Amino acid sequence: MSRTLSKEAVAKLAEHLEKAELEAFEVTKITDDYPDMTMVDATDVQWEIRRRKEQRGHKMVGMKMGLTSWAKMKQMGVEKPCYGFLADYFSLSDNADVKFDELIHPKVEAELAFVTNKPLSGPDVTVEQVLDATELVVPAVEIIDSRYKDFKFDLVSVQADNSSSTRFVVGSHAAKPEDFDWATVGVVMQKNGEVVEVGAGAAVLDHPAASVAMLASMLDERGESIPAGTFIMTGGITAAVLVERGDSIVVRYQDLGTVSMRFV
Ligand code: 0L1
Ligand code: MG
Repeated sequence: MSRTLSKEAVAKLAEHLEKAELEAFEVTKITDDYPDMTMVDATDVQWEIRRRKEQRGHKMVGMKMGLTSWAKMKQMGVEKPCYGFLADYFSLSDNADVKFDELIHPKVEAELAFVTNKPLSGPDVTVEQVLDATELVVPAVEIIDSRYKDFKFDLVSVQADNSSSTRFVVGSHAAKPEDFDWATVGVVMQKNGEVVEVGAGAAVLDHPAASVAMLASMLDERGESIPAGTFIMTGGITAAVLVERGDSIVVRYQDLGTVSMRFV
């Protein structure tokens, strides 16, 4: 797949999408104006957004995979996963008050995150190699906030929009990769005290470690890899749940505690 956008167009789209993120307003999907855009172009835009944040002094604290479950792909009408970066200010502490005014139409997803202790690279990384290169697995809830009006987007537009990344909350429990069968670990999501979603790790590409392997493969297409010490959110085990101001979310992870937040 090749590039269709000039450097100027990439810079313009990155500024446009980052402004929508920082000022919390909706935009129409960018492929309406650039219908020939490819995933390579979209990833150029995403990396330019990342460069802009780094230039302003933000640190990158991890990566995320998105749309990694069949339920999520069906929900959003796309056929493949995407990825994004996590900047320092996306990270909130457990039990955080999430400022609703800073977001457009947030949704929450129950996820597992892996922390690597060895580099992972290439198109054919296996689940076993990922587990061997994993220091810790932690429960983590992602708050996504697509910048696109009425969630009308395609995979290319989403990838350019840093895969809707906006905030995430990590729980206080951590496990070694060998401590659990990550495919069968269960999660229960409650909104305002009511169960709204349940799921098991296998919802993510049959095994959440497969999502890390897929990230290595997607990065390899750009000559990039996953360095040791990378925090990676592997994607929603449950469908994403829309939240409103005042909502309280608690996600219970099997034998791994809870992750909570309130939208204020
Ligand atoms: O983390 C994710 O699954 C991101 C999905 C991107 C599309 C969306 O906003 O739902
Ligand atoms: Mg996610």
